[in-house]
Amino acid sequence: MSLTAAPVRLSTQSSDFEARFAARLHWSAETDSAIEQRVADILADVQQRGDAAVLEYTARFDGLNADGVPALELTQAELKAAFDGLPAAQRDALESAARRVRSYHEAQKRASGESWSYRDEDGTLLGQKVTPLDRVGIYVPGGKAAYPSSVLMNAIPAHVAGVAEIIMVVPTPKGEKNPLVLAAAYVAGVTRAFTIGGAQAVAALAYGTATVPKVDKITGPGNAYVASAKKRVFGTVGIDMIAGPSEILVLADGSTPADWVAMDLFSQAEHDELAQSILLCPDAAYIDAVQAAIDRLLPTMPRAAIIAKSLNDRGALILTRDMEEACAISNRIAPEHLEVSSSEPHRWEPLLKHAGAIFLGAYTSESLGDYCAGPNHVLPTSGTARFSSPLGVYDFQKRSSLIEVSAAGAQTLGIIAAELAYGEGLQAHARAAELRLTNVPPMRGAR
Ligand code: HSO
Ligand code: ZN
Repeated sequence: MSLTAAPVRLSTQSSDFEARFAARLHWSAETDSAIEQRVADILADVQQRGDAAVLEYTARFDGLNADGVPALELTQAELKAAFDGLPAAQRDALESAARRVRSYHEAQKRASGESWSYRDEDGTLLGQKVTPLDRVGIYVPGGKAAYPSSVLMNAIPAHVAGVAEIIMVVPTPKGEKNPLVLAAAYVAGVTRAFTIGGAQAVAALAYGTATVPKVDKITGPGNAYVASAKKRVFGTVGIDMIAGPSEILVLADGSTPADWVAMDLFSQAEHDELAQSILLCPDAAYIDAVQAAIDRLLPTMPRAAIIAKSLNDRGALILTRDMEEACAISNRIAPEHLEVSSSEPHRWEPLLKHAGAIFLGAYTSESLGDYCAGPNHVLPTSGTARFSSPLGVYDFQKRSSLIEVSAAGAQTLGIIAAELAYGEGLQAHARAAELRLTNVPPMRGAR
């Protein structure tokens, strides 16, 4: 059976554009109540019974009988052995990628992750102290979606932030370990790693068990069970975000070879049947050329079935009036990945506001960003780039305000604070401020 992939063709000039565009974007993030209930039960069970519950679920869901459950913890020696056992080219690629991701996040920390303070006119010191989280948990999916690159993208910013303990969990269905994932953990400086997954692993990290230490924050992608568990433990621990299926939006002026753009659309479609790939372009002939490239290249792709389903169900090739209109539509979509495949990307970049990551120019394939350009590949999806940011060093830090009021400052601030405190009916607040005034006013608290 020959597969075809025909993303829907839309034109902003046609009268039904808005309706058809909305239908294509429509994304139901509804939660499945059966999953919700099972996850709630697993969380409660792990909270109560700790390791015993984690072992039972691991045996049941990862296809291991209770006796066959391997030691839960992977040793550092095992991680290193996995790295040493890789072909040299893979070792080099992992290390080069890690080096670039580290440099990028170090720059991010210098730019926005350091403590700061100033003194006001009264000599009062005001500032913010930035400290790393003590211990974080990184969820790494097993099986099909086991991405060593995601281990780097989660662990390296944590490391750069100064997190002392990075705890990785990764399910090993049927006991099968992914050597590249273990090697990435070694390269990224993971402190401890456990072969557990699913809601039970999220619970172990959130509540702690005799074996698995309790963490302060859990990051990393996962299936519906993991996403539901992360949402439920939020508040007990921090979480990063709930990532949906991958998305790519290519804004093209027609100057990039059509094959390059077609392959970039494939690159996110191949992740998942629910992934979304969209082309926005003011040149109808170029859109035809991209469709022709899709037709020619699809049969050469090992994951053609996934790509075809994703493009047919969720993909779109949209003809716009001009590049300005294409930019405006891109802002409405707020895609995870936005490629500006144009000969003048810097002309359009100022018009683009909402996107997880913006890739400028024909050479900047989104896939380079997934692995090794340097920026993080954990990005907001499903339009959440309107209000959230890529995973970064800042996700592994927190801030404390710093205040040191000078004697002079106590006079200026004391009068303001006391006034407002009396207004709120809070006498102790007012008098704590007034006690520090040198010219103590008549006891207003007594009036
Ligand atoms: N594009 C994915 C990340 C990834 N790609 C991992 C390849 N490996 C995030 O949307
Ligand atoms: Zn990808």
